[in-house]
Amino acid sequence: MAGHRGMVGSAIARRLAREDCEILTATRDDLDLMNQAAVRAWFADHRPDVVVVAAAKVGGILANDSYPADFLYNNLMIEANLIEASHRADVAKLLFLGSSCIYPKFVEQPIHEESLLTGPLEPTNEWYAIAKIAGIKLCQAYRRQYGHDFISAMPTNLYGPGDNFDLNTSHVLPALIRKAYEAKQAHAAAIEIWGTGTPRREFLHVDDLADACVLLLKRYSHYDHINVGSGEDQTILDLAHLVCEVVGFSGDIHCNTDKPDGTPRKLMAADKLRAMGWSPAISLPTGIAGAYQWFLDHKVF
Ligand code: GFB
Repeated sequence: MAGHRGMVGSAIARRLAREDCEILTATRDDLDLMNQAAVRAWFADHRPDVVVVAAAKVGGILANDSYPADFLYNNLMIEANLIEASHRADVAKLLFLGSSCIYPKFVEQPIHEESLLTGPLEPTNEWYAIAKIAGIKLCQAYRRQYGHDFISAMPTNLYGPGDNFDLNTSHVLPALIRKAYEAKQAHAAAIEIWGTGTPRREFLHVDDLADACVLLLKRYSHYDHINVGSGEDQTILDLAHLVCEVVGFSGDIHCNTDKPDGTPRKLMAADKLRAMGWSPAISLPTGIAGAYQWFLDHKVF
């Protein structure tokens, strides 16, 4: 399990704890995933049967736009080292996790897997997207050349326990939770959201993603990547209203149009995964309430 300290990796580790398996992990201090020799040596020592690539440099729209070199280079290094080391160690199954931002900015909705590489990417996150597309291609190349069972799943926007609540680097949902909470504490008149509030986003609770990952590890064995989405999206302004309701902030919501909107919409078609029997169990209001409780319990601000 690579990335077990992150929101996604820790959710998958929690879910895998219910399966008959031993979970191998390494902390960042023990193993630098950007160091090829160290990654190869770790794989030679530990000989994992299955690898989940949930390690990545991630962040929201502003972080992606501000640190293009880090988002491209770090993610390329991490995934290339893990996938190549898995090949050398003859790993039986590898699951690589990407993101819905791999698809073109203006693409037919809902987005099917076949839309990959059919048009230009959203500029704010093209660096991350290119790295994630390279990860899909690495899995496909190692499958084609060496016959390895390396698969890729592309989740929609995720949220849940263990999220990043730093306003400069976070995704929108944790940012809104924090903004609404702080405004409520300060008896402020309004919160500010970035952009026009009109972009639409689809959200999936990370525990639902973890269920999908375990299903895919057991039953999916294909060259093509597969989408993981809830099937529902809403505008950022509607999301902000929902978060304010959960948190109990009843002030105004102001849109700061100096900040970017990013891609207008990225609703995934997850028909392939649903045909395998998966569907999300956690509704958005329930999931936001849980994420807010996690935020309060962990005082991560
Ligand atoms: O979640 P987010 O940062 O990422 O932003 P993306 C989603 C939308 O929410 C954008 C708006 O239209 C933002 O402008 N937004 C409103 C805010 N208020 C805020 C705020 O306070 N903080 C943030 N962060 N956004 C990322 C990509 O895109 O999504 C990554 O950059 C990755 O590559 C990830 O794919 C899942 O959905 O726009």
